[in-house]
This record gives sequence, C-alpha cells and structure tokens, in this order.
Amino acid sequence: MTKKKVDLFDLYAEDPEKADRVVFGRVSNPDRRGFLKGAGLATMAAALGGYIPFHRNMPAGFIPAAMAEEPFVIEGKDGLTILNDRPVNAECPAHLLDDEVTPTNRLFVRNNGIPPSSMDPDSWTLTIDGEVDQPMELTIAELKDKFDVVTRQLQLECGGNGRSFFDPKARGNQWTVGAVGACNWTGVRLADVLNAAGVKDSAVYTAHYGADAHLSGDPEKLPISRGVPIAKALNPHNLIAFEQNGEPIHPMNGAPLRLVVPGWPGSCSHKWLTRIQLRDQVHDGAKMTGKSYRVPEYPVAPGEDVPEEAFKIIESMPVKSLITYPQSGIELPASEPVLEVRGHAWAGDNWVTAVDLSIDFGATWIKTNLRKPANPYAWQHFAAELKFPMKGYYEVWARATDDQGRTQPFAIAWNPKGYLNNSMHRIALRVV
Ligand SMILES: Nc1nc2c(c(=O)[nH]1)N[C@H]1C(S)=C(S)[C@@H](COP(=O)(O)O)O[C@H]1N2
Ligand SMILES: [Mo]
Repeated sequence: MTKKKVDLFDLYAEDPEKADRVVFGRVSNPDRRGFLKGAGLATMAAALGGYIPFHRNMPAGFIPAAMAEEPFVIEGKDGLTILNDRPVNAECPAHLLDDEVTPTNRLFVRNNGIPPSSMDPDSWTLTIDGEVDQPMELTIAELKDKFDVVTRQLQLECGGNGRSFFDPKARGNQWTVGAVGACNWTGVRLADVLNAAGVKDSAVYTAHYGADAHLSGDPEKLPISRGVPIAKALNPHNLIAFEQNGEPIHPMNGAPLRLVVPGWPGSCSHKWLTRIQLRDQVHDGAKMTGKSYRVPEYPVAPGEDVPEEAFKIIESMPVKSLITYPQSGIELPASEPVLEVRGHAWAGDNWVTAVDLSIDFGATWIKTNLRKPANPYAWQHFAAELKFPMKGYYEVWARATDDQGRTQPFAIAWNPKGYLNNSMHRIALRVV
C-alpha cells in the first residue's frame, strides 16, 4: 500500500487550519503564531518551489498568493470548478452557463480515464464493424467528404449531475448543477454512417470505443465503453462530431472526433471516438453493467439497499431546468425590486412545454416566456420578470414540465449511485 502524499496546496484547499498548524506550529491564539522557521519554513519553501529570501517579513499565519490560487487549471476551461484532477472532472457554475449556446470554455469535463496523448485529426480513423454488411474504416476527411455535414445545438448532461445533493450521499463525482451544457456541434449523422455500412437485422445495440486509457494504465482495461439501442442510434439527431462551436473540439471534450447522443446520459456520447461496433445483444462494456449508469426500476427509499437485478439502464434523461441569471446570492434594492430571471430547460428525448418560477417557496407559480429550441435536442430558454413585494430573503425556484406532463420534483428521487437528480433548481436573493 502506498500512502498518498498530500502537499501543502491540497492541505490548504482541504483543511486550511490544519495546514496553518503544519506550517506555523500549533498555537491556540492565531494572533500569536510564530514566524516561519525550521520545519515550517522548509515545508513552505518546498511547496512554493524555492527558498523564500524575505521570509522574515512574512506576517504570522500568512497564506502565500500562490497557494490561495487554484492549484490546477484546465487550459481553455476558465471559470469551471474542478472536482478532481485524476481523472479530470470539472463543472460550470450556473451563472456562467447563461449564454444561449454554451461556449467551449464553459462546457463541463467528465473523464473516466486518461485522455490520449495524440489527438491528430489527419491520422485519426473511425472503424464501423460488427453487425453490418460492410465494415468500414474512415478518416475524418472521408467522413466530411462522404456524408452530409450538419451543425446542431445539442444538450449534453452527465447522468450524475446533481449527485452532491443526495442524502445519504452517493459515491462518485459530487456534481452540483453544472455538468450540463449545449454547444453547437458540427459533424455527420451517426445514422447516415451506420446506414452506409448497412445495419443488419441482427444489430440490437451499439458499442463505443475511444482512445483514452484506463486509470490503472493497464492496456487490457477500458475506462468506459457504453452503447445505445439501435433505434436510438439511428435517431437523426446524433452526430459524429469534429467541431465544437465552429472550432476543432476541445481536447478535454473529445478531440478530434466524438459522438454526441443528446438527451441520454452524457456517457453515451463517446469522446476520442475510434470505433463503433454493432452488437447482436445489449453491450456489456465498461460501465454498462452492474450498477453503472443504472437506476432501480422502482422507487426506493433514501439509503435503501437495492439488489443488482433490480437495476435498469438509464435511457432518456428527465425534464430539468437551470436558472442562469441572476447568480445566487445577489442583492436587489428595495427601491426597484424587479428582476428578469432567466435560464434554460431540457427534457431528454422530450420537449419542455412550460417553465414556472416561484418566489414563495412553491405556494404560487409564475409562468415564464419559454422559447422553442434552436433545433430538436437543443435546450430551451425561459425568462420572466419577477417583482418582490418587500424587503427580505427570497428564493427563486424553477420548475419545468415536459410534453409527457412530467414536472420537476422538489425532493430528490434517491437512488444508490446518485443519478438523474432533476429536483428544482433554487437560487437565493435579498431585497435590501
Ligand atoms: N472516451 C470517453 N468518452 C466519454 C467519457 C470518457 O471518460 N471517455 N466520459 C463520458 C461521460 S460520463 C460524460 S458525462 C461525457 C462528458 O462529456 P464532456 O467531458 O465533453 O463534457 O463524456 C462521455 N464520453
Ligand atoms: Mo457522465
């Protein structure tokens, strides 16, 4: 067993008081902490990457600016909150998702393994095989040349988005609300490519493969290999994409080629895509079996132990909405207590028919102006002007309804792995 080395950066991020004790020594009165010396000075210097010539001038209990900063950044992904750096997982705060089309730097990153070191679009190939008449191997240039190239705004949401609100906690990335986005994707239709290969009657499921490596480094193991039923695969809105918002795909979002299978868990949208195999049975690749991306097929009580046989594969994602303006926590002057609240809503394979807002903890609801999506599977924008009757603390709640008559719940439909939390989004504000 190896003990994970925790450096001062991690320690300051996780437990600032403890880090302070390590560096400045144990003192009960923080004003009387000693100056940096001995082991404390050596630890601090090691963490900062060099001797500190003027360390005698550092105030007691001082946290260097280098440590107060985010210790890890993903290039081209400013503003995201990093949940994990191995594998990389980062989400976008709600108020930074306000754009109608999600900018690339705001699209969350969910990696299960280690991204490939080479993402060269010129040498990249995609293999289509399995239950097809004509297996194919295509370069990206051939995909562009042989098939219709289309651009669509498509929503992508991790199946575990909202997991951090589960009680009891569910293991896995503790996403709050920001593992979701809707970029413009350019590519060819998955259906066109599969039809060109000739889908045999025996094909029932797809199996997706990519170039990322398992965290263990074991080449025999795959970080993830999921798939969808053939009927979903043939939906004309799925893309094999090579551009994100009019530019090459961001390296962390699957460059140079990825699947976008909107409306289903993000895990169906394979990044760094190298192969799609058609299978004559439900795919049993990594994270397809057991309890991965599966939920109990009946409602369960929070914390209930559910037998594995009772789990079913998640398909369409549920109806959901996100308030992206204003940012939670703002203050509004009582002299003008009026505010336009806006955001987006989406509903898996379905349509959103209404988004309502409440400022009185759900007692009454206010209709919003809800727009049609730019195209099927794009998210829909809502806005409403709200007036607050007097000074005080308010919450704005948002509740979307889909064309099947399903509405977002207030309470979480708890499940053991923390999936599909579509409970209402709430923001706080004060009229002062
Ligand atoms: N090759 C590969 N594809 C992948 C993943 C991965 O780890 N490896 N993660 C999946 C999951 S769980 C999600 S939610 C989406 C996230 O896409 P994004 O990182 O571009 O936002 O990618 C999916 N495709
Ligand atoms: Mo995911």
